[in-house]
Amino acid sequence: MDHETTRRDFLRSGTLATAGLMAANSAGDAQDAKPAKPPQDAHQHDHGHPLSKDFPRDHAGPGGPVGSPTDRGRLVPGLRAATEPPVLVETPDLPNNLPWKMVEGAKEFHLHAQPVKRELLPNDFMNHWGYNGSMPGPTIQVTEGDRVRIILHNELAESTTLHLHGLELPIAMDGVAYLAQDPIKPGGMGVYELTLHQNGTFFYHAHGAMQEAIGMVGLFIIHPRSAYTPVVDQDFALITQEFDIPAASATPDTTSMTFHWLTFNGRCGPYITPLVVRLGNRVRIRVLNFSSMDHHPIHLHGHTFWVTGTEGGRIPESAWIPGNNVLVGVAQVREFEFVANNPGDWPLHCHMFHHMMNHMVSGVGPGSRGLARGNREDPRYQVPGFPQETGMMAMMSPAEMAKVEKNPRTRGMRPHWHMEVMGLFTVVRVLPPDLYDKVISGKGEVPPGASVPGSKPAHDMEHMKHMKH
Ligand SMILES: [Cu+2]
Repeated sequence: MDHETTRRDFLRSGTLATAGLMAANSAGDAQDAKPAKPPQDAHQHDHGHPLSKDFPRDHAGPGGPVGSPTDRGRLVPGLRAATEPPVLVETPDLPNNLPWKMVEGAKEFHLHAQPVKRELLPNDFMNHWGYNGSMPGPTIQVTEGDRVRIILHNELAESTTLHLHGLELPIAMDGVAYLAQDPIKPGGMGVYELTLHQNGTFFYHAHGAMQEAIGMVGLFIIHPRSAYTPVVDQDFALITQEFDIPAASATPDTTSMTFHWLTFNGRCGPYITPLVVRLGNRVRIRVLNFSSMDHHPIHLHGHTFWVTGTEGGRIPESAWIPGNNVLVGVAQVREFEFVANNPGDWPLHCHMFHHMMNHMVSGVGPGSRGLARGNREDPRYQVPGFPQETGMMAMMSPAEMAKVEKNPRTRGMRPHWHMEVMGLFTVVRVLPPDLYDKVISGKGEVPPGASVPGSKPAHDMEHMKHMKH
């Protein structure tokens, strides 16, 4: 079926079905999107895998010698049965599984390119462009071998196209304006249809540079027909982006080459929903760098992982590399896996110091957005140039902090945990089963600090100092 036939057939037969889907899709507001559904709970049995006894699942500890299957957990499988299909990928703070309908033998998806407001930090609603009310757009999850049709509705004020990044597709489906197709005009529609023979972490994006820079991207995950071994129990994906949003504005300056808003899945730390992991699970994390100009060395605390995939798909086992830090270049994907055997709330962050801060600004004048956050209602901020005197002003108001703390996925973290979580910085929470169940379900008592066993309040340290004398 060629492109034009598809388009005609779609126009003739699909209009009513499409109208329903459009309504369903545009109703999804990314800001209110619930965290991705937790993985199935039925799988928590150790299937007696021979490697399980040689690698600790509930505390940090050595595995076998270098090169052995249990070396830093290399081939230690998850607790899920190897015969189960690949687990759904969780994309915190984004709609993680765009619905589709089977139409004429293809999974049909509808993407609406449109302006989107995105709350990068509490009360910082910024003007972006994205898809289906979300920036980044909703995650699409499909399976190798699928026939897929994506219908792009252009609700922007200018032309756009949709590029499916990394796919070995027919040139007419590549989504580059003029080179491969006519631009899709405002109010127009484009149809992209292909059969998938690859698997891995791919993504869709507009192919105009500035449209990409203002947010037009989303994940396109292609699952293999059967899960890779060793199986993972939980699978997450994060997109990094960077923006320059002048303090007197709420709209990114896409021509700028300096960036001070660094995001995972469209939010800055500490507003990013933590990755909640069950102790003992094998976990995969996929990181796509969709920043304009910067690479990001992504670092995980408390664990050693193996880099098992790139934007090109799975890496053969013999070429996996161990680490706790992986450099993700622009438009690259790195997938890494580890056995989450060390309980606690562990940072997962870019290690570039300027990327571990939020909107670095001058303390005075119009650059002082951050310092003014607690004082939005103060009429003096209407005076151009105010403030010119610096002083102690809250970075986040109590109401804004409450917005961070009320996320149910943060229950049991230490008080003030968010004070050092900023920018391209989230938390991997490795929780023992009963605590994991409470945090995921939102039920049951969870005292503050429950997820950081053995941590001491600072005054205890003072006490110890005195004891030395
Ligand atoms: Cu970075």
